[in-house]
Amino acid sequence: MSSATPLPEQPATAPTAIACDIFCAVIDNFGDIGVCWRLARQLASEHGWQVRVLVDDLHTFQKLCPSLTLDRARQAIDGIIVEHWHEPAHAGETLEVADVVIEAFACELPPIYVAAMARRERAPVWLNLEYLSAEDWVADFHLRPSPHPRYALTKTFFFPGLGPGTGGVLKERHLDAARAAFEASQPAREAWWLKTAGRPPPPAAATVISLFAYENPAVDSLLEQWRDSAEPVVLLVPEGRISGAVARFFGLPSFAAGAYAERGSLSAHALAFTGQPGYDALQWASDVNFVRGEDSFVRAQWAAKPFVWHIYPQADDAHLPKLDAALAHYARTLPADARDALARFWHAWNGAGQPDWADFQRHRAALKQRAAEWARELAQVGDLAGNLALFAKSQLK
Ligand code: TRH
Repeated sequence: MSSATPLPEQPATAPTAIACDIFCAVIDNFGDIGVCWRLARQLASEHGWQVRVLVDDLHTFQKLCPSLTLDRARQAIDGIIVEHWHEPAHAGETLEVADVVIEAFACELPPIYVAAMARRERAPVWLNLEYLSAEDWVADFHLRPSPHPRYALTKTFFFPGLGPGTGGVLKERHLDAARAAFEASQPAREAWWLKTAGRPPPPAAATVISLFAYENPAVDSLLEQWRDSAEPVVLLVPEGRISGAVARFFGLPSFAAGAYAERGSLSAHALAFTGQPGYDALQWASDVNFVRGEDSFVRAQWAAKPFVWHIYPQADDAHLPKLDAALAHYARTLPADARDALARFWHAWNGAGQPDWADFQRHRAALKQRAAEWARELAQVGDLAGNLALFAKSQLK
């Protein structure tokens, strides 16, 4: 559980701990702060760094970190300092430059902070954490330095990725053990269902699906297919952008947390948006996860269950090569028919064609096996926080 602490309490890190500032501008949705917060927690808890997160949108942040207080300029959560950043000029409550400065997703650092970086006796390690892409070029650009045009400072581009030579993706050290414990414990799963959906786990014949997605016209057809399916389908929908379509399907005015509806073989629960650990449990409790954006997409890979990705749409369909690049990794060793079915389904879910649930279901066993294999393969690239910490330390020597 996270807990907010009123300052002046300082994090319980050694005085010699590496200090790190993470600047995060929330562009939209939850991925920007979702990634930054996960990284911050890992750097603090697994590497003993003294971390400060400067974020411009506390409301969005609070959704995935409920212990955050909205009206505080500065607070400590789980030993991490969180400051409300009023970009672009504000440079934190105190102008203090850290050893490692992470500019998330090319959000611009305040000019006075950059000037202070240049004045610092020892220049900080300055990293621009990029968005995740599975494309091949990422490995070539990962860790490329970019000298500042005016100051004696170098910014290094840190690229997450799914393949060797990239920065990898975030994975906490305890994650696999926590998932295994959840999956092995009937009482833990029962307690989760009672708490989350207000009823015991569904029978084994049911397919449990978590649905986290942007608005998506393909959902209407999919809801019909689930309604008409031979086996029960239990849908778990965190409140959000797809909820309106689910409500319309059931003829309800809304599908807000706590709502429940049934039609044919389909039963659906609307869930409250939880903190990040709660979202992992949702994926572990499901048989198939529909995910989106960046961080939930990564969590689905660690959940080691078949999943369907609603990629963040970009202008001129720039996202489609990224979708195919991810498929090329994830589906690499699948038998050709299962690989084609998966690609058809992912494409349909991203606007090209109609999703065919029976076609996807037919390959569930192969997809499940591949999901577990892929999680092991991906782990070989190493955890992003660990890779980043290693690089930063090599520069601080
Ligand atoms: O919310 P997203 O779509 O976020 C983004 C943003 O659009 C961002 O601008 C874009 O650049 C990026 O995607 C690629 O999807 P994402 O990345 O999956 O982030 C969701 C976060 O919310 C993730 O950290 C998981 C978390 N979450 C919870 O903590 N609780 C929940 O109940 C749910 C459903 C999600």
